[in-house]
Amino acid sequence: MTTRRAPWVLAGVLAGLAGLATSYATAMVLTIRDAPVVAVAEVVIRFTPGPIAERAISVLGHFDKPFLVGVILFLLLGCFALAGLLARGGWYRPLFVWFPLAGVGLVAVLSQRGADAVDTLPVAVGLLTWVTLHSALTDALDRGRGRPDVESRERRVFLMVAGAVSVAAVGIAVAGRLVGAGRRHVEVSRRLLRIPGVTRRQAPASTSVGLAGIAPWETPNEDFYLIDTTIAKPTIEPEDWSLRIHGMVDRELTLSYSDLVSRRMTQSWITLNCVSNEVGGGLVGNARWSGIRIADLLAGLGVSDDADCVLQTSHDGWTCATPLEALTDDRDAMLAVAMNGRPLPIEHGFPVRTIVPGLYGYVSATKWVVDLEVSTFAESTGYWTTKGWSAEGPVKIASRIDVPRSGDDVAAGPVSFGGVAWHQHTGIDFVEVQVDGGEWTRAELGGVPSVDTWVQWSVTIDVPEGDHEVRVRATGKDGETQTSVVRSPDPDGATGWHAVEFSAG
Ligand SMILES: Nc1nc2c(c(=O)[nH]1)N[C@H]1C(S)=C(S)[C@@H](COP(=O)(O)O)O[C@H]1N2
Ligand SMILES: [Mo]
Repeated sequence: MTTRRAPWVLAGVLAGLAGLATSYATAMVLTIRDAPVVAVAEVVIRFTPGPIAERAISVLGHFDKPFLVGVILFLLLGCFALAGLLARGGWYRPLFVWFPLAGVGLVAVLSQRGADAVDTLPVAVGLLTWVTLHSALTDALDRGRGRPDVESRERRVFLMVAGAVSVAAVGIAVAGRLVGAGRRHVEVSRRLLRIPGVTRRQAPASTSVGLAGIAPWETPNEDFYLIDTTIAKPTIEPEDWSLRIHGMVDRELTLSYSDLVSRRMTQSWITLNCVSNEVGGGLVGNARWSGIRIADLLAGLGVSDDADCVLQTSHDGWTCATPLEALTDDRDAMLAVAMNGRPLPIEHGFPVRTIVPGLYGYVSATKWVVDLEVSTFAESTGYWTTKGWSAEGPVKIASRIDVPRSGDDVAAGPVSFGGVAWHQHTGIDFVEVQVDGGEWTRAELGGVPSVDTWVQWSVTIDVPEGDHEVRVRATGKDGETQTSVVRSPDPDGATGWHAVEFSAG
């Protein structure tokens, strides 16, 4: 019995287009620069020999890229139709089309500059759509095959499913496009924003101990660690942002973005770190933050003597309870609007986030902050505290070895060690290093503008040939030396000395 080809081709093409739609939407929602198809086009451009590319550009003018994407889509349609026809010979046969196509997308996506694991998600979503949808569509066709009595009924089922899939695919692509466009618009607003009082300043030269391989004292925005519970980052236009301060105060206050930035701007270097950071880990960074001191904002509102915390809420509904004292004493706890002289990057909380020197991020550093409620710890519990993390999160003293790296081979003789140490709002007094359990040697420290930042350290010690282990410990300006007791980050921050194994030859 011959079956008509058209429905089979249609099933392949529909599944194919739906997969493109879901992968495109995923890329938009995750704000990955390019959908996989565009990534493929870029790879083609990169590997097109110069003369051919020039000829294409001269013939096609500025339409060379859309033209190329069009050609790729056309080829894809051919592949989709082929997948559709293959399905007649067995459910698994179209996989010989779907998997290689996804493979090409994957290679293209990963070959882009700065690609990471997240960039592969659109390809994965597209592949999943292709495989599951195609088998769902062909199921109806299969059931009707060779059985004229049921064929017309199953064809109707097929057409209904196919119609629904087309509508859904268009809907998903449009929704993804809208989300992506919102993000792009906010990104443009951010780039064009000039905030009065925000200046750029390089890290003071004295902060560097001059040893290559240590984390730079100023963490560039693009290298700053990222922690939050969102999948798609909130995109908020400054003119749509407002902050409500309320709760145990005599007078409530609602601030617009322009109200906020018209107030006195404070700029200071502050190190931020995550309570989840393991000993020796990278969830810590140092930036120059510009913002409005929270103490100044609260001063005029008549805060109740019974209050002991401020419950902060972000645009995405994340919360944390911050000790009132840390927000009202002399430290530079602020509503930050800029990071290293630039408006906050979207993923770091644009347009406004909180920064509090001396507290872990999970109890203080609310990104996309929109609400501050003066309250009590008895009444208010933040997101992570409800999950068993400690209610108050003062930063613990810590130090890290950046040089040498674990497993490095170095020349025997004088070996340079270096890294960073921090105890925000207390300050680091000295750092000591120990090789193979021997003497503790004091390291040289870089300069710091205040006790709120990390400090670079370095020291050179003679090391004989063989395998070695180096350890570091810091002592704070309060006289407290880092404990050697090893504890995991949960519930209030890891402790223990960072150690690195290396060999000298
Ligand atoms: N809205 C929101 N703000 C948040 C979080 C979050 O999940 N959502 N995570 C907090 C945690 S745990 C940390 S360590 C810091 C990290 O800030 P960063 O991503 O800018 O480095 O943000 C804090 N602010
Ligand atoms: Mo964190």
